[in-house]
Amino acid sequence: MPSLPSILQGDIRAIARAATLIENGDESLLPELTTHAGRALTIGITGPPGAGKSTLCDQLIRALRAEGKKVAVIAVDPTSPFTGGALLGDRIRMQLHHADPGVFIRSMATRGHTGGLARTTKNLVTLFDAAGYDAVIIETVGVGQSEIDVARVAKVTVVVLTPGSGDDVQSIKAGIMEIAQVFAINKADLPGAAMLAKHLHSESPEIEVVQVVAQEGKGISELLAAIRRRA
Ligand SMILES: Nc1nc2c(ncn2[C@@H]2O[C@H](COP(=O)(O)OP(=O)(O)OP(=O)(O)O)[C@@H](O)[C@H]2O)c(=O)[nH]1
Ligand SMILES: [Mg+2]
Repeated sequence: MPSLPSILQGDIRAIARAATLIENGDESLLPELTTHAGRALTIGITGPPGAGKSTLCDQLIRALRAEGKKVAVIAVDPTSPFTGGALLGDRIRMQLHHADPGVFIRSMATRGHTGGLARTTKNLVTLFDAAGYDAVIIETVGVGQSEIDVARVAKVTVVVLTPGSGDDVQSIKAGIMEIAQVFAINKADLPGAAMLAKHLHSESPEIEVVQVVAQEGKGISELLAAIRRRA
């Protein structure tokens, strides 16, 4: 059992051991961790497969690190046929941050967590928050109810959409549209981004709409500002 003081001091090995316990359903550390949590900015990133969630996540990490913030990432490994191929790319990109002690990345398989994934994610967020991470980012693919539940764990949920996905917007509306505090229209280098932004803004004026080009790091500071307005 990792000691509470070592977790609170940010000892990476202690945090990793605690994360494993939590993923195995052990909640014995939670009461004490909870008393030390509550400071972190928690950000959910969700959206359809291929929208650019991982690229965006990578850019948010960079932006937060540039401010000197410590960042923890929970990547919910979708183990779906859609996204299986993208995981390798994700790992390679994320590995760039593995050399940085200010970034802690945890991939979590959805398998074996039926019904309990949201709870496990919430507990991991509490762990990282208590351990002194300034921001905790949760990345999920927004296609199923469990992913929606996971996104809800975060204070601010960013739904990533792309131009030209009008049909997708309609089809996913019932699911993930109303959990958003912020819409990130990614791939704004492609045609139709401004129109989609206008459409979303007129339909949901209470939700922040930000255009980004994650691949080029454009619009990231505006996105971070929008996230902070909703935190
Ligand atoms: N044109 C353009 N392409 C982008 C942009 N951001 C990401 N992409 C590309 O979109 C593809 C998917 O990006 P990912 O970040 O893997 O998307 P994802 O949403 O994490 O994908 P899954 O995890 O498979 O759901 C990659 O080929 C990226 O290079 C962008 O701003 N503009
Ligand atoms: Mg991804």
